[in-house]
Amino acid sequence: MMRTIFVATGNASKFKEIKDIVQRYDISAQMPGIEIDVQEGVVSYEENARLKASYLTSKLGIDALGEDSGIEIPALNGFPGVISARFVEGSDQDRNAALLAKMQLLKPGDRKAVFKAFVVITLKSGGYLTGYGELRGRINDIPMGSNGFGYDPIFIPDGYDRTLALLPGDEKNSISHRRKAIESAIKQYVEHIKQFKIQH
Ligand code: ITT
Repeated sequence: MMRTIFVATGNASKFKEIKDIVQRYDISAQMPGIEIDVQEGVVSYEENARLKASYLTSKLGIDALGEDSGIEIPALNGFPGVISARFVEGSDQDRNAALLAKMQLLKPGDRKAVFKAFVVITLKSGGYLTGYGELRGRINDIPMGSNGFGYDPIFIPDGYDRTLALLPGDEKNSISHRRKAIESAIKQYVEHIKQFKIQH
């Protein structure tokens, strides 16, 4: 029987990526149908991911997966980092434009960027599992492409000459920070399920 895990996100694009990735482990992802009513902090991705997942686990008594991610520009001391989704109000396009404007203040060679993702799976039986992943690349001069979400139109992964928004979704999912973070946490989760079955 396929196991279902509830995903503590309000971001539909992120949910679709998570669903496609966990499916490879015979786990089906489901949106909880309630708002994840947590105040995200500015300290760490891990803390935010845990807040989101544990909100669902304590509210509904289920195993839940929370993810927090962001993009960091080393030449801007890691900005925008944990506030990637909210450093400028408005749309993804508005935030891309704001980040490109900040990049113009830097030397032309300073375009390195890294996506980071933390995944936390909180268990109804107590405790939690974590996974981390990153994807290195650079910021393009202009937005290109319409696949994906967020900063995908302005991010070119290392080894590629196109933005993530120009890659098919399954290709992004094969290299992404989210994929690596989920893979690490889900492998532990699959082990947890096996152990749990042995004990019960
Ligand atoms: P939830 O908190 O409800 O999960 P959110 O969009 O608010 O959804 P985060 O707080 O984790 O998510 O913010 C992550 C932001 O970082 C996201 O909104 C994008 O702007 C950016 N980001 C993360 N992963 C990305 C990716 O794969 N491609 C493009 N942008 C990404």
